[in-house]
Amino acid sequence: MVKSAFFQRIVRATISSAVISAAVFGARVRSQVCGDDAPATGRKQSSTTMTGSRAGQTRNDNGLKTTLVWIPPGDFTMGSPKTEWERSEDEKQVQVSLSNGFWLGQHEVTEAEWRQVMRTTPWFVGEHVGLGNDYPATYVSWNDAMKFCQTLTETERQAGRLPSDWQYSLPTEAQWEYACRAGTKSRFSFGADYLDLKDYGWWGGLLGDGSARGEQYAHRVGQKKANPWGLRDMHGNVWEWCRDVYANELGGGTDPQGPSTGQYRVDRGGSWFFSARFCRSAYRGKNVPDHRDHDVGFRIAAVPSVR
Ligand SMILES: [Ca+2]
Repeated sequence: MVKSAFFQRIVRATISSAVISAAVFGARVRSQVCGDDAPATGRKQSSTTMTGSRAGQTRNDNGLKTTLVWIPPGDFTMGSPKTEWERSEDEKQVQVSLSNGFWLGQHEVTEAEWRQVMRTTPWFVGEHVGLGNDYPATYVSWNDAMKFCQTLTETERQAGRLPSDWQYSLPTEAQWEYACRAGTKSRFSFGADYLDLKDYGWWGGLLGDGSARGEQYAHRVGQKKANPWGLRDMHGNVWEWCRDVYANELGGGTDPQGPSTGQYRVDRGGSWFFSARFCRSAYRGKNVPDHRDHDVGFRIAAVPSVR
């Protein structure tokens, strides 16, 4: 599904200009949950110290002080079964093996984090935006998000907080779904019933009658329940760019990375705008790499360097 043109028209036509610039500069939501889990800080990181030990382990010894969650290596079934309600044809199941563990942002990249790395505020130009440190960065394209990861990698390496054989990147589509499912096989990481989605995500602001109805903007990160590995807002709030070029069929195999060229990039997880169907673990969004919108953002992954 290409959301941009069609749904942009819906939004612009049906919602008045009364928009939602909720200038809220409240306390930071991001929880500092690292505690005993965090590897020792104050010394140069090596490949060894970058490796986690168990799913859900956290650390925040990075320049952003953002919480990263350890996603262990493992195998899983990617995509949805034919029996899944409201599935799409491009979700045909494949077996995937991820040979390396990685760290994934506990939440979507926030406006404060974006400002710290990029020194810009792209969301200011748009409608349906909540303003404040803990709101997700929106109106960022795939190209912008990749530049963020590249800049963060350079900064963190220079500071001795990231070894040369690790980097910040967008997760691959397979890494994203593996982390979203967190060992589950159901429609959502909390089960099959979309009525429970209100406890786990912001959705249905315009399509469907969801938790963002009447609050038509991306909400502060981390307010909803976490998935089994401690990740927040994997279902809804903002779509999350993945690194892959979109392909009509899932690739499967070991460490799949998508095709080398193509028109679209993958985004995942649905958003505050969309109905529950789009927030399923297996739903595959796509958009052109320079697309920017009020409900598209990303989360970072720290991964062994991509060759
Ligand atoms: Ca999300």
